[in-house]
Amino acid sequence: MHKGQIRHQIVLLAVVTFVVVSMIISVIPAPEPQNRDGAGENLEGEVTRIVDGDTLYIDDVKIRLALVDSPEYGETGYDEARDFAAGICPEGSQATADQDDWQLEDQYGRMIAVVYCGGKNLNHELLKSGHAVILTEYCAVSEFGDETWAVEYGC
Ligand SMILES: [Ca+2]
Ligand SMILES: [Ca+2]
Repeated sequence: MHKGQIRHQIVLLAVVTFVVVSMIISVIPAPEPQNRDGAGENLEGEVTRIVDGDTLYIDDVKIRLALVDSPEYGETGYDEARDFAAGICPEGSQATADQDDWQLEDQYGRMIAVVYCGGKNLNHELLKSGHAVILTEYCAVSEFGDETWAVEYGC
């Protein structure tokens, strides 16, 4: 084979290799900062029901807010916490739940998540407003334990 032909084939091979490698890199998804371990899902849907300050349904999936606790039915502050949550995430509005990768569900089978409505982190808003307290015993087992809003309140 002529030297020029060999050089031409090497160049062609290099170009083909570059194109193939570029294609492979482009289909590898970028790291998802909210899903460090990728175990949880991001659920986007409609707020179908507010149960109380820390529990709601999105597309009929029952969700327990991660790291926060608001008063139960019958306890002081229950109505206010529920109404506050409904103000941030009104029934019928769009919401996103970022499931806790490190503790997917609680013992009742509720999805544990941070819920975002209209760009607001409901978990954080409940803490800021005093309608919930932080559950520090879960900081070390939650995907969100080292996030600024959680650290700010004691994680
Ligand atoms: Ca997650
Ligand atoms: Ca509660």
